[in-house]
Amino acid sequence: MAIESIKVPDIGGSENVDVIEISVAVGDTVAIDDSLLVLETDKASMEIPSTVAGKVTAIKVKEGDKVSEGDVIFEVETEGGADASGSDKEEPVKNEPAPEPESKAAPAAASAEQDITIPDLGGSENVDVIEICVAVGDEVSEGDSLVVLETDKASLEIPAPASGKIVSIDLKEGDKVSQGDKLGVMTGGATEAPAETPAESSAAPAPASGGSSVEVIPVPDIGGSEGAAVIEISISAGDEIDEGDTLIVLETDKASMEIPAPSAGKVVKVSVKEGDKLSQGDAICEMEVESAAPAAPAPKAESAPQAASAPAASTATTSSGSPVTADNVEVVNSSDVYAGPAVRKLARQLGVDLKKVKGSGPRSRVNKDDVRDYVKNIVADSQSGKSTAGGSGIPAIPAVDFAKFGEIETVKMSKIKKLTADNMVRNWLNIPHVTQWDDADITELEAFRKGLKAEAEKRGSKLTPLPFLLKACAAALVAEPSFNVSMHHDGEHIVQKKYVHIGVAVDTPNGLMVPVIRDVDKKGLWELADDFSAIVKKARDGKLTAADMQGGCFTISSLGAMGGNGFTPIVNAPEVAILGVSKAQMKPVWNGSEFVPRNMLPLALSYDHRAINGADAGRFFTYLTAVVADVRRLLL
Ligand code: CAO
Repeated sequence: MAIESIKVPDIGGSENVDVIEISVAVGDTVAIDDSLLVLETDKASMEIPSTVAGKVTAIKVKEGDKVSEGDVIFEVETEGGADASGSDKEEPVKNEPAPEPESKAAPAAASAEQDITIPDLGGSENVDVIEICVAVGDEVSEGDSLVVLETDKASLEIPAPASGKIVSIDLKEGDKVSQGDKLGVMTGGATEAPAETPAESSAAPAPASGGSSVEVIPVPDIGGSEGAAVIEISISAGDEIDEGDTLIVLETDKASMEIPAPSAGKVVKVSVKEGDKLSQGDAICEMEVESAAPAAPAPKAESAPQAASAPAASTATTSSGSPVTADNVEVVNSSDVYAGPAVRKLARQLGVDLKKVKGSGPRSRVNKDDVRDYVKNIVADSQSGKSTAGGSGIPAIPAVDFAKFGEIETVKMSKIKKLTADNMVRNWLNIPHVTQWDDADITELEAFRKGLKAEAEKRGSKLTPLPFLLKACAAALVAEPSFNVSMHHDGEHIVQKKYVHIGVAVDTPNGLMVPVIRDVDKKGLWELADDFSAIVKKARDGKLTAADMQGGCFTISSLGAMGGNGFTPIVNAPEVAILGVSKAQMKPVWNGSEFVPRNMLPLALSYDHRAINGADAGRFFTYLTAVVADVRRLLL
């Protein structure tokens, strides 16, 4: 066992950089390369990985602290002494580059076939190929993205090293690659993706020492990008600026980058305007600078073989001189969202659109917890029925503090009530409902039923209007099979059922349950009455099984014993129709020559208009009311 101190590695010369996120806690076990914390300059955010594997024993910084290279940030207890990676040494951050490639292949004749190899990936090995951007036969321009790689810290696009035609692609999504691996073959110039453009001084010669001179400030090395758009001009003629102040912001299709002043001075003339397209060497502005100060040119990162060479794709520099690499730039793939690469990766894995996530970090930076909370909230809302989860965009009903208005008691909903709520929301929102109303004349039915009362009592059966309605609905489902269907989940088919199972909504102490009576069309009235009584008892005793409530073709919901003229029943998916029964009443009915008192039963038929059209419903309803009005028809 040994305690290793982890220090801030070389962060491209930046000093007093903000700690914006601590990613581990004391006691956590970390592996080499696990993110320990996130630092942020005013231009970029970067994750600092652990250089050893072990247990975090102390965290020497807190969020909001400012750190510089060499500051001790963590202590980690490692197995078996110091780690070979030398945590105590000032190792470069993982995203920092390996040394400059020793040699570059000489450009080949433009038409010759050349291998394309994976360039320096800043030391990363076995990096995932997450996207192949070209196909064999594609004509590409130099710099066009060929593939996208992803480490756990960054995603990087590997650009075409030259203009030409793709002859073969040796990689597929999911492969793992390291520097030097063959990506494919193309016709064209250079054979290797330009991992690093050699540092060049593209600026005007330094003025002689002493006095002042006017210098033309050119666009520094921007990683080989050509025609980068000027999206912001941060200076005006007459401005006094310091070294490192942003002059302009450029944007390629891979990154946006701030171009810093190479030295302090006074802006004499701004040579560009927004929308201009610039390449390395193009004049940005003219500046009056004092003495021979740092030769105007490029910022330090490009003029020196700075440790920080970017992975091939996105080389540019920040004002601090630290490179804008795919590992530390927060603007990749032109998204406006302020988030680091690890957060972007997590969002991609979870299918989260980062634009919808509210960042809780400094300057609204989105961190991993924000992404996780976003997902948790969606899942919770969906499970509670608050959200439609189908993306219908219906705003949630705002929470209300009812206690402000009087005494309240908050009572926990039973599991069944919550399930019912979920089902109701799901069915109401998914099914385009149509409801039709009609009154069925049950005068004869009631006379018949009452005539059977004595017999029912003798049999020990309870004969309410409901078994009659079951029988009548079964007959209507047989007569109008368009009601005995379900929508197939593929959205392309209808499932036509050849059986007739009918559910009945039962009010129980635990909530509303819908047990199903099987083969209603095959059963007689007494059998239906007994089955119904038995299943209602089972429901009210809390003894229904899941199977008792499955397989229904249609539902009857009766509030007849309770009262009311009518209500809108909600279809019980995957069924496509439901009958709502209200309280029968004696009403005057015109028989063609006079009003006669008839016992009228208000019925409401709701149906899924995706599966059933109005004419079908009209036929079904007419048949049903006719059968209810004259139960002898059931014999036909
Ligand atoms: N009109 C007039 N009287 C009616 C009637 C109607 N539509 N339906 C039933 N009655 C009478 C019965 O005949 C019985 O009287 P008698 O004993 O004199 O015959 C009395 O009302 C009580 O009936 P019941 O309630 O015991 O039996 P039921 O078969 O009518 O209903 C059941 C059983 C389980 C459907 C019912 O008790 C129930 O739980 N309904 C709730 C349904 C519900 O909550 N649905 C959700 C609505 S919103 O979607």
